[in-house]
Amino acid sequence: MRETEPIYVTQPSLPPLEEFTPYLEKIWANKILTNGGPFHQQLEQALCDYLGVKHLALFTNGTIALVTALQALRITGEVITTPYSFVATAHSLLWNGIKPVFVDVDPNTLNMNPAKIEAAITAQTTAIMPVHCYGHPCDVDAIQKIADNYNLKVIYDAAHAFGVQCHCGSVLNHGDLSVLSFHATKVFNTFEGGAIVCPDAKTKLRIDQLKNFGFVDETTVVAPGINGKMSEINAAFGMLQLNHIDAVLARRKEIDATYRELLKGVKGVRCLQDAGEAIANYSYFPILVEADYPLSRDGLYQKFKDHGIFARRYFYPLITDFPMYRGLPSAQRDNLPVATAASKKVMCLPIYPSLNNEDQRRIAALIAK
Ligand code: T4K
Repeated sequence: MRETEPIYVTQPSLPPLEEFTPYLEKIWANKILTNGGPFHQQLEQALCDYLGVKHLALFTNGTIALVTALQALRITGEVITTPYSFVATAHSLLWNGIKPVFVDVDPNTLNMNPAKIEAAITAQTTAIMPVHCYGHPCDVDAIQKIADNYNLKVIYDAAHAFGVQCHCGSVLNHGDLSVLSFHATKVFNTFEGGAIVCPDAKTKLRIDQLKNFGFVDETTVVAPGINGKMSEINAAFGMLQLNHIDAVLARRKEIDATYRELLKGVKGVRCLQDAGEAIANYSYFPILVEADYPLSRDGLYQKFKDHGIFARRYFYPLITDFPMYRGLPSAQRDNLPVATAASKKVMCLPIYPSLNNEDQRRIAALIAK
C-alpha cells in the first residue's frame, strides 16, 4: 500500500521558475547560445571562487570531462581505479583505450584503499583514478605519496564531491586534476554538466582546446578533441543555482543528522562514518544492511518499493561485474572482497532538500520496524 506520492532517492533542487526568466532574457538578447559565452565565463569564475580552486573548465557532463581529463594528461597504458563507483569512471578509461586495473576499497569509507595500490602497479601504469565516493574525501595524502614515489598522475573522479573540504581546504585541489558532475541528481546541478578542476592556466588552456574539437585558433587543430562545451542555458542555470547552494547544503546536513539519529540503535543497519572534521556535502545517505538485520538488503529494497520509496543500490552491481570488465584479472571477486561485500549490503536512502520531515520519519520507521 502506498501512503503518498512516490519518493525517489533524489530530486533535483530547482529554484522558483520565475527566478530563471531574467537569465533567459539575457541569452535571448545577446544570442550567444554556446561556445564559451558570457554565462559560461561567469560560471567558471563563480565556481572557482565558491569552491576555492584556481582553474576550472566547464563541460557538457561529467563523463566527457573524465574522458578529456585523461587526454589532457596524455594518460596511456594502465590506470589503477576502484570497482565501487558509477560505471562512467571506468568507461572513461576504455574510451581512451586504457586498461583499468581495479583495487579494493576501504571498509569504512568505501573509497579506494591506498594500501592496495602498490601491488597493482606495473611498468604500464601511468595514473591512479580514485573516486571520492558519496563525497567522502579519499586518503589524498597516502595516494599522493604513492603517486610521487612511482611518478604517476592522479585524476580524482570527484563527481560526488562538490564543495567538500578535507583537512587542507577544497578536496578538489588534490591530485593533478579533479572532475565534477553537475548532473540533475547531484548536489549542484545544471541539468547536465560537469567540470575539470586544474591547478594552472596552461593545463586549463589544453583542456579548453580539447573540449572544443582541439581548435587553438580559427584554422588550427592540435588534437582529436571532442565537443564537450557547456551551453549558455546550462551555465546560466548554474549561476542561479549558486544563489541557493548554501541553503541546499544546510538542509541536506539536517536530513543527514536526522537519519543518523533515527537509525541509531537499529540492529543490523550501519551508517557510513560521518564527515568528522571535513566539510561534507551530504550528497548521498548510504546504509549497509548487515547479516543481523531481519531482511536482506534486497528484501529491504523491495519493502521500500512496496511503500512507494525508490531507494537505489549505489553501487550494485560493481563495475567489475559488467561484461566489458569482468574478464580482467583485477576484476575477479577474490581481488575485491570488501567492495563485493559492500555492493551486496548498500542502499542509498532518499536525501534532497525538499524531502519533508514526515516522509523522512516514515522511511526510518520502515527500516526500524
Ligand atoms: N563518476 C561518478 C562517481 C558518478 O557518480 C557519475 C554519475 C559520473 C562519474 C558521471 O557523471 P555524468 O556524466 O552523469 O555527469 C545517476 C546519474 O545519471 C549519474 O549522473 C550519477 N553519477 C549516478 C550515480 O546516478 P541513475 O541511472 O541512477 O539515475 P536515474 O535517472 O535513475 O535517477 C535517480 C533518481 O533521481 C530517479 O529515480 C528520480 C530522480 N530524478 C532523476 C533525474 C535524472 C529526478 O527526480 N529528476 C531527474 O531529472 O544514474
